[in-house]
Formats: sequence, C-alpha cells, structure tokens
Amino acid sequence: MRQQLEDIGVKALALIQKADSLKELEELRVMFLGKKGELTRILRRMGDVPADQRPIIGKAANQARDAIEAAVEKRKRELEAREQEQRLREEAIDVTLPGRPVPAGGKHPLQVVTEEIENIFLGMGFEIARGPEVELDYYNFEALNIPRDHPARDMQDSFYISDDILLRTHTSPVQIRAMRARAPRLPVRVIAPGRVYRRDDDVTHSPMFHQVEGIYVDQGISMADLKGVLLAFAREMYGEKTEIRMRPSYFPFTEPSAEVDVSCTMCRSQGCRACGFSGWLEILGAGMVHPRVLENGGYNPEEVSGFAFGMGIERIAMLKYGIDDIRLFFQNDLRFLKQFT
Ligand code: FA5
Repeated sequence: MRQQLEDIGVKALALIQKADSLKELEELRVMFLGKKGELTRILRRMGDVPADQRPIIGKAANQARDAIEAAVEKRKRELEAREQEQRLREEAIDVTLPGRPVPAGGKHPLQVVTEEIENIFLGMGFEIARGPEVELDYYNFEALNIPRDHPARDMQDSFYISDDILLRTHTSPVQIRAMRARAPRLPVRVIAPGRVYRRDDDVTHSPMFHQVEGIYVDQGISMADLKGVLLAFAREMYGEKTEIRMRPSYFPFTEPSAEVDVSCTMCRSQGCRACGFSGWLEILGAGMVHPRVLENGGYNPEEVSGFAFGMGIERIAMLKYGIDDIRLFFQNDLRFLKQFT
C-alpha cells in the first residue's frame, strides 16, 4: 500500500507538471484528490491495514496528498502567469500603429465666401455691423422709403410675425440702424452680412438666403466712389482681369440706382450659357442713398451724401465655384460640402 501511495505520488506530480491548461490541471486534481480520486480510494481501504501499520501509511498518505496539492497550486500559479502574460501581449498597445482619424468639420462654403467678402471690405476701411433677422416693418420698409401699399413691397413678400414685425427681406434695414448708431459722426462706412428671408423658392431663389449690405456716407461721396469700391471688390473676388458694368435700375431707397454686373467668370466675357451669352453676370443692386433715407438715418442730405449696395452671397458663391443650383447649399450633402474644405 505504501508502494501504491508512492507510485500515485510520482505519477501525479509528473502529470501535474505537464498540465498545459487550467482546465486540464483541474481535471488532474479531481482525478487524484477528488471524492472518487485515486488517493481517496486508497485511503478508504485504511480499515484493512493492520493497526501497527496505520500511522506509517497514514503519514505517507498525508505526505502524498500534501505533495499533490502543493504541485497543483504551483502549476496553477505558473499557468495563470502564462495566461496573463499572453493576454497582455495580445492586448498590448502598438504605439507604432497610425491613430484613428477623427473627422474634422469644415466651414460651410457660404461661410468661406462671407469671410472673404468681409476681409476685402475690412481692407478698404469698412466696419462690420449686424442687425436683427426679426425686424420691424419700419426699418425693413418704411424708413427705406417703401411705405405701406408701395408696389416695391410685392417683390419682397416675407414671413410676418405681426402686422409690424417680419423676417427681414434684405440687409438694407442695417443702413438705417448703422446711421442712427453713428449720427452725426462721419464717415459711416459699414458692411452688414446676414440672413434674410423671402417667399421665394426655385433653383436660383431660396426662402432663406444671405446678403451683404454696404453703406458709405460722408461729405462729397459720389457714384465714382461706388464704382471704384465695387470694381476693387470684384477684382479681389474674381481676379485682376474682372470688369464691372452698371445698368440703370430702381430701388426706392437709392437715387440714382443701378444693377451691377461682373464680366462672366466662366467664359471670360465671350458669352456662354451661364451668362445667357451676354458676357455679364448680375451680382448686386446699388445706388446713391436717397435723401429721405439719409434723413431717416439722422443725416442732413444737404451736407452729406452716400452710396449703398446689397449683394446676394449665394450668388457670389455660385459664380465663384460654378454652382448651378442654390439648393445645394442647404441640403447638407457631404459630397458637396467637402469640396470646399
Ligand atoms: C435688394 O435686396 C436690395 N436691398 C439691394 C440694395 C441694397 C440695392 C442697397 C441698393 C442699395 P434685390 O431684391 O435685387 O435687392 O436682392 C439683392 C440680391 O439678393 C440679388 O441680386 C440676388 O443675388 C439676391 N437674392 C434675391 N432674392 C434671392 C433669393 N430668394 N435667393 C437667393 N438670393 C436672392
């Protein structure tokens, strides 16, 4: 029996040492030390051992069990360490891998163009002013010499909040606000970019769009100053060779008034579909500030004069980038927007 115990011990230690996983080790532990295990089976037979031999056999059995338990414990720690090392190796951070890119947003093309326009006018000494998008009828129309029932209101139908409050239809109310904020100081030399709203909707007209207003009031300002400023603007925006052309027009708040065209950027004024084969593209409305508007702004038309203009930013951007549908600006399609970042 003693020999059997020794044999079991030797066999167990050899197998335990070779166990290659925690699962296999547990199976071995059960095989030798479990309730039906080999060692347990021998110990059950202790009753058959002569009384004088029992202490010796008992001691040998205990030694065998201790040795097996110790071997299991030792192997268990080895296997656990190996497993952890492997896990660490698998999970280790490879610092040489390229990082995961975080997609960066970009400026909207209208923002890019607005900033470009602002920079050009800042360079000519203009300040930037802003006015509310929810505007009083008074500033949007009346103070600009467009009384109620004036036919010019039909071209700028808007979204009314009440009889006297509306979403502004153009940035021209900022002319009045800018003059009143400065009068009687001179010069008033301001541009005002921002959103405006009209009851319009087609490939070149959006119900919400953007304009930049410009106003320059001082002593002795003439149409020649207007033309010089707009030509300088057009050349910075579209290139040195750009020309401008002024055509007579009508706005109730300027007199005389003009529509201003730039030479077609697509065909270099040769005539193409974009410019309707005329060689020219309209970009803005302008004129000399009407005396009544100067008065409403707090200035004396006998002493000062001024020019004003208003351009559609979408229009400027469409011409610059050759975009033929205004709705592309507002659909948030990344395939379109990414082309400008
Ligand atoms: C005006 O809005 C005048 N306030 C401009 C002005 C200012 C004239 C100062 C004189 C002195 P008009 O309605 O033409 O004018 O609009 C000016 C520009 O806004 C147009 O040339 C066009 O480029 C743009 N525009 C007008 N309606 C829309 C629309 N629905 N969608 C996009 N752009 C538009």
